[in-house]
Amino acid sequence: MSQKTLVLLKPDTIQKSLIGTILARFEQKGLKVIGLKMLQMDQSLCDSHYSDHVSKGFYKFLAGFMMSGPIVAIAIEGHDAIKVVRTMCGATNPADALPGTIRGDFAKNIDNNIIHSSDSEEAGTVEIARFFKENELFTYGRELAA
Ligand code: FUP
Repeated sequence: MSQKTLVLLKPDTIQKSLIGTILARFEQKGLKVIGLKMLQMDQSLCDSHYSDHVSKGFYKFLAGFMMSGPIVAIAIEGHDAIKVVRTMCGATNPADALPGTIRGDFAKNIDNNIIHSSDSEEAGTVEIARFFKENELFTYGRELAA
C-alpha cells in the first residue's frame, strides 16, 4: 500500500553534513521524494509537531535542540513508507539502534538522534500538511529513470 511520511533531518544532521548521505538512503531504497525544504522551527511549530511530548520533562531540552538551527523537511511516498522509513531510521535511542540504520550509524544519543519520521499513516498526513503547502508537494512519474 502506498503511504506518505514526513521525515525531518534534525539540526545535528545539518551540522554533521549528512543531508545528502541520508537522503541518498531513501532514494536508493526506491522511495519517492515528493517535497523537500530547509527551515528553522519556531516554538509554535515545535509545540504542534511534538504535541504528545510538550508536558514531558525532556521537552524543553528537545525543543531547544530542534529550534537550535536549520532542519530539512522531506515528504516521502512509497510502498509501506511509514514502516520502511521507521525501520531505516532505527530505534529512537541510538544506543538501541542497530548498525545499518540511520540512527545506529550516525546518531550520538537520544538528545541528538539525527532524524524524525511519522509513526502512522494518519500522523504522516497531518505532519506533511504541517510542513508543506499543497503547491510544495509534487506528483510525478519516473519515465525518465527507465
Ligand atoms: P520517535 O517517534 O522515534 O521520533 O520518538 P518519540 O516520538 O518517542 O520521541 C520524539 C523525540 O523526543 C525523540 F526523537 C527524542 C526525544 N526524546 C527524549 O529526548 N527523551 C525521551 O525519553 C524520549 C524522547
